[in-house]
Amino acid sequence: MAEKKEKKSNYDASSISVLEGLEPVRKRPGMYIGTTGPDGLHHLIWEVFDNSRDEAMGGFANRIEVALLPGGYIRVVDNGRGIPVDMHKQTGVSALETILTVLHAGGKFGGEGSGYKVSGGLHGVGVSVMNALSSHVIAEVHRDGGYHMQEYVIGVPKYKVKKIGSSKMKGTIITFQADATIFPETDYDFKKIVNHLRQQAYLVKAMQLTVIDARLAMGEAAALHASTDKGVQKFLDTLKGKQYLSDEHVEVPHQHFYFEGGLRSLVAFNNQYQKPVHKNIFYVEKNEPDGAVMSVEVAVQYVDDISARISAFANNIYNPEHGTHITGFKTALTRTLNNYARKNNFFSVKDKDTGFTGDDVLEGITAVVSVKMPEIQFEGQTKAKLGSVEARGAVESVFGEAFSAYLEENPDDAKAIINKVVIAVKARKAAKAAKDSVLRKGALEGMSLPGKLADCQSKRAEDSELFIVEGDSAGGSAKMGRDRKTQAILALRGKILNVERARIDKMLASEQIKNVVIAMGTAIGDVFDITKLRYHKIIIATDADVDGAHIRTLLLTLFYRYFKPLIEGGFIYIALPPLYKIQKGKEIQYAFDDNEKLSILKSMGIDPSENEDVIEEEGGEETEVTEAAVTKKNSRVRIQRYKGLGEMNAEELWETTMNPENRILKQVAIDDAILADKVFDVLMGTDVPSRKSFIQSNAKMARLDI
Ligand code: 0RA
Repeated sequence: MAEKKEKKSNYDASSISVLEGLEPVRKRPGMYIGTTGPDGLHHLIWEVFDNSRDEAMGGFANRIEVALLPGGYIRVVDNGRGIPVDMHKQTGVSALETILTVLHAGGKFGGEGSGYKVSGGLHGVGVSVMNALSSHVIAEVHRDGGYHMQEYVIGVPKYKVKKIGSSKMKGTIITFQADATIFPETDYDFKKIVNHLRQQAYLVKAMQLTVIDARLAMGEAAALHASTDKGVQKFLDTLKGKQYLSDEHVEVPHQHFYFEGGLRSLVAFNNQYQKPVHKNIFYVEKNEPDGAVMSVEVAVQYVDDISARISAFANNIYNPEHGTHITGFKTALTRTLNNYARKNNFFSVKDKDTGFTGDDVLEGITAVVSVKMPEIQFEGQTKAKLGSVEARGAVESVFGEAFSAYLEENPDDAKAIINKVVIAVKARKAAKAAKDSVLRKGALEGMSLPGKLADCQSKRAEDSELFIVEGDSAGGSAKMGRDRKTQAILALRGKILNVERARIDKMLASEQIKNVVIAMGTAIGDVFDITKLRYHKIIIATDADVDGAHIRTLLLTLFYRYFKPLIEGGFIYIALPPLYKIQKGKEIQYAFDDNEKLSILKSMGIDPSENEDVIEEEGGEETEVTEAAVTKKNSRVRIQRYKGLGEMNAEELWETTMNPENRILKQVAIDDAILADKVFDVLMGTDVPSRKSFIQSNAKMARLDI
């Protein structure tokens, strides 16, 4: 930065010590923020935000705004107490400067009685790390009737904290620009920021949180400013003394979050697409033991579904792999429901001894468990799993006690929950019986090939392909269009969808799935034998819509769970049929995506955006309008969008999807089995909203290496 000369004031001595203090951060940023990739860049925001959030959690602030500004600046505003600006005894400089320039000073600075019951900063490192990794930081503090400010360049103060005026406000504003010499990429992802902060908003009850993307839209002036350093600086100057930008700039994209009910609201949010089986969401918040060390917060509601959606947080950090708090939660849940059912005679005589298992009580549950504690321990570096043993007992006792009371006080909800669990018990027993019978040795052997299968002539598996096709009409075209020497067709009806949400072992009771298994020839389970595989290419051909994605998901899950060697052996493929047929006169071309469509149109000398000679139509039927258009103006280009394979005739299907010369197949691979398992978990319903968006956004996904 150009201001380097300014340091030549009376500020040299402390500048040097600051540089030395923060040097390790600039030398090894990865040690402090994990990576200098996008996650690390965004980590700077979380680091600053966590401090403001802690003010809100302590009851000192109730409003936070995170703004993306021109020039790669981020601005985090809160109305908390304001970082103290008076002299700090140990360092001889202001507390503000200490917090921003001394490693680890931020979180611990308050110490006992500062109101930080549980210090955040649990990303670990404090705002000084953000300062060290920023080319420019402006700290503004409204406190004790004054408006104070200090700026830093790569962590070094430009001047001592100065009071620039009086103020009736209180709070802190940190504006920073990540250092482009540290971060190869300094573009922020607004969506990622919104998603992270939404989750945080649920964790702090009744906190008003705004995320605002003011990078480009804040008036023409700002957009102009953004193009030069000077312009950006001018723009920043206009913000001085202001607090919340979203109050003034309603025209700029922004999101407000405010969840009165905290975790209760999060459970309601997670259940928004579900059918709750009872009305009142269970909720408890308690400190254990007696108010000080550990706080436990739990919300629960059962819905009409079979998967469990449990979210876990420790000190506001999301723990996707759960840990001790969830162990305690599950123990208490199982025990409490068993006790209640026993006491109120809900068990039939024969179930009395066994009771509900841990899995039974999890079916259909949506729960959020959040603990806060001073000395926290995670397993592994990523903080994905809580390790602190005290959390287990604390959650077990706080939740167990409160949930038991809830059941007593809400008999209607209790009854509905118990009924739900009883259904789970029945389903478990039925599923086990079904699975046993299907898997029984030889059950699938010696079965005649399914009538739905149009087999190929070749008996050599190496040459043979099995097309699993969605729908009877596509099946019909495929049978007519295929090379019958080597290509076999098995048509699936839409029915298969119905088992999608069911237990995986129920899939085996489905006629459709059984047909797939028998056609492949390998049998399943203990008797699976890959040498009996009848086709070395098994090709899933489904429509490019949500239903098609569902069916493909189901089949992939089947293969993953029961036929992993087939994936590992590279025998499973996905057909990618074209999305568009583009016809100009007699010339026909197929486009497999929108880009290809554009380039084909270009090659035909057409600008699709302003060309009146392009007829776009949905659906594959050769409508009269189309025919007329083609004959009358055969110079026109006709674009037909295929919604399904069934819309293609036999010839088209062969040309585009089946003919090895033209078709596009994607081999399904498991590069990383763990990753794939996660993908399937998302797909198969641990988390319905994300599953939905996953399927929609990856409808064409073929390789599983996402
Ligand atoms: C140290 C001590 C106190 C507050 C803070 C830090 C503080 C830090 C940040 C960072 C962003 N917003 C913040 N708000 C407050 C306690 C001061 C007191 O006792 O009044």
